[in-house]
Amino acid sequence: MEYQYWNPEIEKMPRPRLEALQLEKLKTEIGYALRTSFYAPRLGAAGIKSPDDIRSLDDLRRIPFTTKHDLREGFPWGFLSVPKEEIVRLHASSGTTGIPTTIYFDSEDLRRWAGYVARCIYGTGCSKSDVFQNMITYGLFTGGLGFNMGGEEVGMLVIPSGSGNTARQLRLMRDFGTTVVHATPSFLLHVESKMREAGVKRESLALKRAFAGAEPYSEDTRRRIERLLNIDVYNSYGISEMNGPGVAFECQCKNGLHLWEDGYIAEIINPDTLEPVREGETGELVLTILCRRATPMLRYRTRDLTGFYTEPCACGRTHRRLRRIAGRSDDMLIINGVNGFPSQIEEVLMAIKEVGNNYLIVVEKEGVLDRLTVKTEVGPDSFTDDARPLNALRERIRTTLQASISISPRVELHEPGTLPVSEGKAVRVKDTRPKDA
Ligand code: DLL
Repeated sequence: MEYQYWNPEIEKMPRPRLEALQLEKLKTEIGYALRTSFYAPRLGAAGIKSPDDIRSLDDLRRIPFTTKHDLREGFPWGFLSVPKEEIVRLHASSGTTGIPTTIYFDSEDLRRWAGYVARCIYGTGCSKSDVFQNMITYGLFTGGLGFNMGGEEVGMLVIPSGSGNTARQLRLMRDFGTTVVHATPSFLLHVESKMREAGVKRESLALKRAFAGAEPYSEDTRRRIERLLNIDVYNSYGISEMNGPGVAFECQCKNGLHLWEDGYIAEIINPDTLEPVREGETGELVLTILCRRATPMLRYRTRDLTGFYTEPCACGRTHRRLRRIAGRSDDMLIINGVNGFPSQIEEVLMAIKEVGNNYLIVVEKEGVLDRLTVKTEVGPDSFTDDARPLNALRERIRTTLQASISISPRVELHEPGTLPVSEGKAVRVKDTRPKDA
C-alpha cells in the first residue's frame, strides 16, 4: 500500500531525533509558561526559573500536573503568556460548573494547529480534489473551525455545514459531490438512519471516508458505520486544552491513533498513584503541548483512559499510537458497587445486528438500590409488531450485557428513530441518582 505523508521528515523521524526535538520545543514552552501568572510561581517552586533548568525530557516530571480545576481557577487570563493584543482567537468548553476553560491563540498558533489537522486528514488518503463536508458544531467548540482550517490547508473544498439538519446535509452531499465527512460517530449513525428513512440510496452519493471523533465509540460502532455507509471511518482524538482536534489520528492502517509527538508530549499515569504505568498498560493520558505560544499547558490531566501500542506501525510513522479511548476516569458508572464504563455497554449493543443506531443508558435510585436501564432502538429491518422475536432479542441483549458488565440491566426496546438525538456530542448516560448518595 502507498502511504501518504503530509510531512514525511517529521512523521517518520527516528525516535532519538524526535525526542531531541521534543526537548528543544519543551524548553521553548517553559519559556512561555514562565510568562504566565499561573505557571511562573509553580515552576519557580519546582526549581525551574529558566528554560535552561530543563535538561532532559525526564525533567518534565518535576512539574506538577495541571487540572481542569486549575484552568477554572486561572480563568480568564492566568494561562495567557502574550499581551492580549497578540491573540486572535479563543475557544472554550463550557463544562458543567459554568466557568468555561478558555484557550487563546496567536496567529502562528492557529497556523501550526491547522498544520496538525492537515497532517491527520492527508494521512488518510485525502487530497485537494476531495470535497469535505464538516458536519460538526462550529463556534466555541474546536471541532468546527479546527477541521475547517485543516481541510483548507490540504486544499480540499470545505463545506462548513455544521451539525444538525440532516435533510440539508444530504442535499449538500448530493449537490456538491461530498467525498469526505467529519462528524461525531453518533451523528454519522443518525445521518445513516435518516438516509434510509428518506430513501436516499448510498450509491447516489460520492462518499468515500469519514473522520469520527470527539466522543468515545467502540470498534463495533466503527464497523457498523463503515458497513452501512460503505466508507472508511478514521478515529480522531483531540481535546480543547490541546487546541482541539489534531492531537492523535488514525493512518490508513486504522490500528491505533498516531499521537503527534513533535506537537505533544504524552504520559500515561495511574490515576490513583499518579505514577507512570508500564509502556503498553492502560492509564490516564497526560499531555503537554509543544506547539502553542499564547496558552502553554504543561502535564494536563485529560482524564481519558488509554495506553500505547508497543509494536511499530506498518505505515512507517514513528509517532506512537494510542489505543481507542476506553472512557474517562470520571465517567465510570458505579452501580450497586460494581464498576463499568458506558463504552462496554456500547460494545455489546453495537455488536448485535438487530440493534438500531441509537441508545441511552439510564441510572436511577430505586429504594436503596441503583437500577440500570438500557434503552435501545431496534434496527428498521428487525422491528415488528410480533412480541415474540422482540422478547427474545431483549433477553439476548440482557444476558450479553450481564456477562460483559456483571450487572443485570433492565432492557427497553424502542422503535427506530424514537430515542433523543443530540447535535453535538451524544448524551448517552442519564444518571438521576442524588449526587451525595
Ligand atoms: O472534542 C475536540 C475534538 C473535536 C476531537 C473534533 C475530535 C474531533 P473537547 O470538547 O474538549 O474537545 O472534548 C475532549 O472528548 O477528553 C475525550 O474524552 C473525548 N474525545 C475526543 N475525541 C475522542 C475519541 C474535542 N476519538 C474530550 N474517542 C476528550 C474517545 C474522545 N473520546
